[in-house]
Amino acid sequence: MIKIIFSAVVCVGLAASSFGQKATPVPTPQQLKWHNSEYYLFAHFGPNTFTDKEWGHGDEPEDIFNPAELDCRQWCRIAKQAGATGIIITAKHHDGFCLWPSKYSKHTVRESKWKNGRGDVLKELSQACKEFGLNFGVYISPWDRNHPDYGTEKYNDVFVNMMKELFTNYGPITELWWDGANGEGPNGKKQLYDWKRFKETVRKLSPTTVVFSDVGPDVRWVGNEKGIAGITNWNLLNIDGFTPGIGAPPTDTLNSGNKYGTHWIPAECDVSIRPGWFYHAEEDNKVKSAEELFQLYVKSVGRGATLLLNIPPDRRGKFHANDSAALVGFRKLRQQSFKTNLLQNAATYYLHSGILKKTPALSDGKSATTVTMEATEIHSAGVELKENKKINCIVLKEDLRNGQQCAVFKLLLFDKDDKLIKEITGTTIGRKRILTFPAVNINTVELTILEQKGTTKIAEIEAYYINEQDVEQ
Ligand code: FUL
Repeated sequence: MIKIIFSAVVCVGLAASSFGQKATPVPTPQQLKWHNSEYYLFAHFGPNTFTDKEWGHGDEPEDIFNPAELDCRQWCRIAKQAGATGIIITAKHHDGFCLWPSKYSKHTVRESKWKNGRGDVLKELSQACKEFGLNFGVYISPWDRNHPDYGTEKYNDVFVNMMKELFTNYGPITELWWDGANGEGPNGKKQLYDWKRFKETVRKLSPTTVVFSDVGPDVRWVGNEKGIAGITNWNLLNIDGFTPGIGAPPTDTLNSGNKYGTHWIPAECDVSIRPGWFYHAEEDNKVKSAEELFQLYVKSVGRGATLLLNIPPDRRGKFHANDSAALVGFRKLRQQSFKTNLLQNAATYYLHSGILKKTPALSDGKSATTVTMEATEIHSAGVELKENKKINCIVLKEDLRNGQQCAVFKLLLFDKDDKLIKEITGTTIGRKRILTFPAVNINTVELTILEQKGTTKIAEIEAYYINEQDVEQ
């Protein structure tokens, strides 16, 4: 307790005031749900799976698509075992091939010999997701290298009608994915997309769906395909004048967001478990290891974003054994690492109006109970154990219901003899901030907010001792 008062006094004067700041954007209930879905899978699947391409030309014969052993339940079983919360499938990639028998295209599963033209991947996957309790998401590429109407106003109708089919026949769809890649169609023309109408269509048909594109409206691209969010990561973005694709903000802006952004549009980190997005047999031995996936988790989820991890089904229509082994290993690492919060139920304190108060909020494991870090006062809160413990990881959680507020924080780690053992500074916290460092023996973790936009609400301060090999030095 004494330690907290001491360091708080040191920090007087660094406190930032929220007076005069405009109200910050807040997440919608479905965005909050999306934040909590944390990590989910991407499945790139289609003609490219059979032609070994990454970008099909749109002229591939439909018969090439023939996943003789398609088993979407296997995808879901593995997703569950891997602790993922959902699967987003490429219902239509840039080659225009539809994995469902769309009435608005002649380049679909219906025209293929797979199941004599009666197959429907979206039906199988949406049903399997329901059965396994997973979220179902759909990637539908606006760019279409096959459709004869592409490059004309009529294609906007086609795209809207396709989305209507998706929501009507396969919902609920948790997330809809609009890719930003945009080139010419089969007639050499480029498309002028009616983004406003596309958005209105989704809002009308399925208000609970979150829509991803480079610039939202609900979720933004993180600016790279490596699965890495900015060390500073605001859930806010300025979108005026920007569109998905070449009209998007610079990638470094997408990576860190805008501190005073006008809209709540958090980042999603998409990355493939293999070098390519689609399955290529020659990449069977280039699958990321469980340890590499764990690092990506720390740099995405651990920086307040979500992780969208691509597992490309193979030509049989199943996840490859190497990919599922890595996924299961990844789950084990997360489970082992975050099994025991060493600060669980430890004594927690915070300063309010200069008075030291006790609260269980920071170590009770409940995100709904929070400590308000007053904007006009000294902002310290601490968690104190009776004995020293060896830790190498701290997890901070900010309650985002009233917006994202912390801009700069400081952690002081003390041992039982009140000796300062380590100091860590950082910028944003967000939904979850995972900090790893070489192991130390400490009994107190004290958090001070050095700069905040409005009053930061901290839900939890946790500490772990994770596998030394998984700590980046
Ligand atoms: C990119 C696409 O061009 C890739 O093929 C892949 O789908 C990736 C997730 O997004 O923009």
